[in-house]
Amino acid sequence: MSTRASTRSRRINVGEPSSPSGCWTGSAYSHAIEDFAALGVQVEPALDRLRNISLSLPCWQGDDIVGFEESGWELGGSMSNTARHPGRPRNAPELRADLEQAFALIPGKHRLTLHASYAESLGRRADRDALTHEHFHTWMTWAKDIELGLDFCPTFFAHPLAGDGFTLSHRDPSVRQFWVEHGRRSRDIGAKFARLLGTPSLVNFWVPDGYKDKPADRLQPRERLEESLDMIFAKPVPNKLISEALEPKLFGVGTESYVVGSHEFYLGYALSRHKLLCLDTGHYHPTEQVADKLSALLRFLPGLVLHLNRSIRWDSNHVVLLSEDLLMIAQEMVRGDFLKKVHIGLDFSDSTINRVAGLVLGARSVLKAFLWALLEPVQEMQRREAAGDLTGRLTLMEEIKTMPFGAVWNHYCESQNVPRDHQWLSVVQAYERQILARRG
Ligand code: RNT
Ligand code: ZN
Repeated sequence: MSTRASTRSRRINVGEPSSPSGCWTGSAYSHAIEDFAALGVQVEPALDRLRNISLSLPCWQGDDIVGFEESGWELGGSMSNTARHPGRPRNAPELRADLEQAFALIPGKHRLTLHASYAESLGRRADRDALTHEHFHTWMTWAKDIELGLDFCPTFFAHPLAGDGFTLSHRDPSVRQFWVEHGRRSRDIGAKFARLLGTPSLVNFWVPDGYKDKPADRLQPRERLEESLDMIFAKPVPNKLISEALEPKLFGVGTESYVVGSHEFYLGYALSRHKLLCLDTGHYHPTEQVADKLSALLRFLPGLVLHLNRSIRWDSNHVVLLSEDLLMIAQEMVRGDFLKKVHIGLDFSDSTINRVAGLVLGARSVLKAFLWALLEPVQEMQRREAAGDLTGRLTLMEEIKTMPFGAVWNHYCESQNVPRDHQWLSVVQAYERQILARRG
């Protein structure tokens, strides 16, 4: 899918590695090339493929999903953020500075997902049903300047008209109409991003609608959601400008018993309307593997979106780390050759730690998972499997865990002018001392 392509090139505040690069990773890297070659894996082509993987970073990790509407509206439900590391950006220029710092520490060219609530009024304050691309003018100018692709999410929460927990499926037609208009305008904003930045924009729809306790009527809210979505998508917008995705959820805080936009609902909707489905790794039963869904869904859907995060007991939105769950997703994407069909987004919000570090750590962990997957001897694994050698398959899968993966990763970082592991955090800490600590 072409939304993956981003053209960012300018780097800012990269920071100097604390010791000269080259020697340590140089020899470790050449040994690693030999070790992987012995397994039949070529490292350089794997790095070429990794360079083409573009992640869309969540702007909301930068400021705890607060945004710039200055409305004082409660986030509500599962969006609440429970801690406050000092230094939260107070305005859009500060958030942009933090994002630039984060991008400078992530190897490769990536993208940013903006939520509608990050509109800048600049004297033209507008409610969600009146937003236009002009409210994102500064974001777009900035993105163009640093050659960054932008994706977009309409914001169906943190608003009085979402106060009772229903938006597009609300029983009041005037409330539905408000949110339909917001959805329509969001598509136009995404299309404007695409035209201006020269890279298609993903517009992802998630609504919080649902009940805390047992509903007496599960059907009508779903009928209303379907109708509202059809109204939003009625106007054709060329695929080369935007892709559109629907994001299901199992439950949220305040919607424990019933979520209108469930997995089955949106799967049916996406299939019948040729839209993408967004799989958020926190939106399924804790033992359900999102990785296992990819090969099934991609038999029938035109594409998928991932919202990667790490769930602890529930949809907790922790920073994604190099876990087995994440690795399985990356492995599936590589083994099934799905990279062109899946838009990879990150979706977490954790302010117990430095927010910039959270973005960098999450993005680097995802890239590591993909590098790992790209360095696997897939053909040999599949050969053993096809030959019925399940013992050999399992042993190979286990023993590659001790391959010199870290040397390749650190070489990759340095080749992208980004500090390797153990060196980027000091750059963020200096930024915290010099910039974040001075924020009131
Ligand atoms: C909520 C969804 C949604 C949001 C973002 C902020 O459960 O995951 O994607 O996290 O839109
Ligand atoms: Zn999500």
